[in-house]
Amino acid sequence: MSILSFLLLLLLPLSSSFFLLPPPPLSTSLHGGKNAKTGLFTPLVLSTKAVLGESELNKLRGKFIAEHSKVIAKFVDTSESKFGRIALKALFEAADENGDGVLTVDEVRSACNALGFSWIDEDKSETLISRADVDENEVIDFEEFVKTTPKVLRTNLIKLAKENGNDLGFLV
Ligand SMILES: [Ca+2]
Ligand SMILES: [Ca+2]
Repeated sequence: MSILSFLLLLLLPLSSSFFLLPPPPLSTSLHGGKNAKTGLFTPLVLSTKAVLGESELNKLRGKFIAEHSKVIAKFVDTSESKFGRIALKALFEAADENGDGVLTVDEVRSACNALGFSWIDEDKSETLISRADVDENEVIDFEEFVKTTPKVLRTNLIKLAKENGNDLGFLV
């Protein structure tokens, strides 16, 4: 997994929570209340990222996604926003390994695998591309990517969260 795509995965729900939710006041996060989960969890992730290795971070990632699945859903619903476009552009560029401005079956599969979507094999990647490929040139350009990726991300992030959910009791 490339460091960039891994950071992007962390960045996505984290940033969207900053954009879409009001930051919880410090006093609220210390003493509980309805914002406590976000307030406690966000600094936990940030500090844990600094001290844990990748395998621990992968476990944490699953928990993080589970906790933020509603935020992710909001994020993908706002992918038309300026922030959504920037995040999608960063994802697209990370996926476009040879930098030619379009995504092939191989690039889509390897990007999905890097994000933890291990069930996206070559067949499934071809299916994703054929659904997204409006102009039928067998590759995905950025405009096609923007239209499809939010739905694909939501579906697969929720699946990822469910798959990781049972191993993550240490944070509950
Ligand atoms: Ca490419
Ligand atoms: Ca195309």
